[in-house]
Amino acid sequence: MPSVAINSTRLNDNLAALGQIGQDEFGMQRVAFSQFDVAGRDYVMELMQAAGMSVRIDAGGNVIGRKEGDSSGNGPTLPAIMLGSHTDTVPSGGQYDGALGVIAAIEVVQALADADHATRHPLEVVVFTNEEGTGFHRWLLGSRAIAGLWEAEDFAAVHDDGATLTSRLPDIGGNISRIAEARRRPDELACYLELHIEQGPTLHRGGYPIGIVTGITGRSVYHVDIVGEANHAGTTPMALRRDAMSSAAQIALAVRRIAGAMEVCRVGTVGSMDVHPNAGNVIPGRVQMGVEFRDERMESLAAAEVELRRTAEEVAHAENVAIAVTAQRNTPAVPISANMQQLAADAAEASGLAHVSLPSGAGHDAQAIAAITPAAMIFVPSVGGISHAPAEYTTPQDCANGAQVLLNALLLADQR
Ligand code: HGY
Ligand code: MN
Ligand code: MN
Repeated sequence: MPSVAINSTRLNDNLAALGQIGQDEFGMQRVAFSQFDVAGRDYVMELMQAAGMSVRIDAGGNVIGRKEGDSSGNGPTLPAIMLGSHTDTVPSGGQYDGALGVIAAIEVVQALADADHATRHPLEVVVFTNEEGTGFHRWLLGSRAIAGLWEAEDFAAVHDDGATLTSRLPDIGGNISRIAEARRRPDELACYLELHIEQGPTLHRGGYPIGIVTGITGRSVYHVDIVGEANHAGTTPMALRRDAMSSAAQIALAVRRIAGAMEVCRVGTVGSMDVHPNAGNVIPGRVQMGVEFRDERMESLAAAEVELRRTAEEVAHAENVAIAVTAQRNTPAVPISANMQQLAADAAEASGLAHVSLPSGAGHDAQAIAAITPAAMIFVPSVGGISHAPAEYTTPQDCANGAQVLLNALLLADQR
């Protein structure tokens, strides 16, 4: 395998520059479709152009940088090796989730250009639209458009602020009426490689610089709408209350019990709660909650849903409230093939870096792109296992290790 080195200083400087776009005192606010998301995309498009890539935006709003391979021109063009991740963050998120994979992918192309090393395969670097699903509650939005996995709910998606996806997609250069044009055929791609922070504690606790991802978790998401009766906090006897908040509290504790004590599935979370009218002296008449379960086994997610719905019925009866549980999204777990895991492991060994294999508890664009081409994911440590929070941190050395392994993986894939 030819040896080409990434430039660690440039990588970490570019990562820090992206980290300034959308940062405030609470963390990263570069949420999808925001002015900060647009600014972040503009920044990485400049880096792509500087690295010698042609840049386009597809109907799904995905930013796609492309560098032709040296097979182009003499004989049939080989399928592209695709690299990428996302630059959108969760609200008050961290600087590395998604961003590292994008900046490292561009660094890989820049380093190859600096070394005057032309790959046989064309290279594509993709910034996928709204990986987090923020606002529209339809995650992996751009990568699922490329994989041809959009559903009716995607076309009909309405943002929390009331705007339709149809009206917002043009803000980032997309066009919902032409979304089918974003779809890529399997024969256009050789493979997909993604570098990402682990977002969990395994690598940092174990002292491993590199993680080889064995599979990406499944995830089921629910909207729970509890309607009771708003009433006066001071005059309403306890026995006469139809209290949406005490019902919501019981549902939240049940979600923890389902994944915790009952071990029905791996994890369960209540991440959002809207209380109406949200005034201290009013018994809440309505509470809307976001619930999600994750597991590698889809049957465990199905069992968790049964338990959630059974609990909701029980609480609705006991509290004399109405509880509607609506399934919002069910994302299947995706295994990473043995030979793609081996490619990532060989890439780590080419740089003499220790590695360990592990599943991903976080979802990733790779789990959509895996539907149309073989995918591999490389992890680097998250200090303290913290992510989706301002304290998210990966050391410059670990970022550089990850980018070098990504480059090695690309070079190995280019030879195969
Ligand atoms: O939520 C996730 O698993 C990912 O960070 N989007
Ligand atoms: Mn994330
Ligand atoms: Mn991510």
